[in-house]
Amino acid sequence: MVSIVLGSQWGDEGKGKITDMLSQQATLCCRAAGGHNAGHTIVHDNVTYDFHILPSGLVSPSCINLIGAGTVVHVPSFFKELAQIETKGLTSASKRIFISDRAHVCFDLHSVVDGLEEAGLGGRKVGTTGKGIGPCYSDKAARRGVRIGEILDEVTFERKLRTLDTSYRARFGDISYDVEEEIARFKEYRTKLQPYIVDQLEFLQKHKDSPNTLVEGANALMLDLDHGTYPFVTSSSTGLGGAVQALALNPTSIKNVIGVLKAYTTRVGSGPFPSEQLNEDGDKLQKVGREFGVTTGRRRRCGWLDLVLARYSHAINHYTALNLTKLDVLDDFDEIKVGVAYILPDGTRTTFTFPADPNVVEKIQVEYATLPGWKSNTMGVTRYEDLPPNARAYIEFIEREIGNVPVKWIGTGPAREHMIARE
Ligand code: 2SA
Ligand code: GDP
Ligand code: MG
Repeated sequence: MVSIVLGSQWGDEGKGKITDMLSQQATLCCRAAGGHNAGHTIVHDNVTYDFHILPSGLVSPSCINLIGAGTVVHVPSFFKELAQIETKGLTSASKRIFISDRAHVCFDLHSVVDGLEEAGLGGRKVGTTGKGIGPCYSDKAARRGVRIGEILDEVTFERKLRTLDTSYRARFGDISYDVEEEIARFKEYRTKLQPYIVDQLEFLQKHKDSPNTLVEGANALMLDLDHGTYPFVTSSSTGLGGAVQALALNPTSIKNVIGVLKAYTTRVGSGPFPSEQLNEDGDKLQKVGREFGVTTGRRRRCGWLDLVLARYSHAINHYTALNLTKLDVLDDFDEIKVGVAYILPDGTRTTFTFPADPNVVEKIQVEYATLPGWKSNTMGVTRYEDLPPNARAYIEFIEREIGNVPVKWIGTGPAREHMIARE
């Protein structure tokens, strides 16, 4: 049985937290897309873990973890993160983590190029994390990328990396990057990395009787290369399709597709954001929700929950259940607004479609429903009946408006136990 956890908005909905919670019952937890641009914060037993390239299933001691084909791996970050979580007490982590030989290597070179490409965009910057994700996936698509398995073949590896360096120098001129330094670093990683590298198919076959496999989505649907707010997206397939493709999942084995939906909306980086609140409400959401990037520390842009976006996301990812997160962040609002429809620049009203053109999305007027706040503390509530009536009304309104998908879990705080599970 496979369960897939996916971000339904622009990321940072709290995928790490529910992945951690569900991985207690999972035998296998896999990352399918993205790299160390992602940031998943997990709070368990008063310890805060920040995961980037590692799957969040590592917090559960009996869960085996895979960084699947479809991801891009910055090897120094992999080792650094592993060392950090081991120091925090996850001492068996290095024995429970494996990487597909088909994942791509994200080099320091890619990060340098990321910066140069962003600089070249002037006022149309994507606002990337600067981790080299776009250039790495570009090299993959152009068939010149280096895969994790190739690290083990010193001659091929060095030839390919030098060729990448040469081609980027042909494009950008003198770049501040030393290819020989990066090559030298990999001499050490080569032996260190070997035990972690697997043939994914063989690995998954070996675990085929694994009763519960969990896939941890990284980034989110609105950052998906095809379905997101292109070009203000990341460079991977962050939705259901990306997970199926990267891990060669049998679609009939997928039991749960869990959409993680923040009770309001955030976005980090540039690009259109129809329900953004550049006012006191947005500032309050940012402050109370402590909305800062886990990877870059950037302040996240904030706005009200957007149900047009949520319906669009559901139509693409086919969620079987939702995890509404950070409900507690709304505790102190007199009124809460929810986007229910868009008025497009040509006057058309839509409740469902999300326009492809970012210039059109920029001009959308959002129609809001206003719901009364509950003005009481929900932090740490674990039973649905214990929520204030207005909080329940808010959740039931969301359920009704999105239609045909239940809100099965509700996050009421950052810790693993701060969660309501509804029957
Ligand atoms: P990139 O670096 O090429 O993937 O950037 C392209 C866009 O994707 C956005 N992006 C993210 N959005 C939300 N959260 C992400 N992870 C970190 C976090 C972000 C951080 O968990 O907080 O620390 O800033 C993430 N990663 C990529 C990015 O902002 C660009 O809009
Ligand atoms: P992810 O990228 O989707 O895994 O999300 P992030 O970890 O980047 O951002 C979510 C942030 O909200 C983290 O700091 C979590 O610890 C925190 N968080 C998750 N769920 C809740 C919740 O229900 N309430 C509160 N207050 N914080 C939460
Ligand atoms: Mg995040």
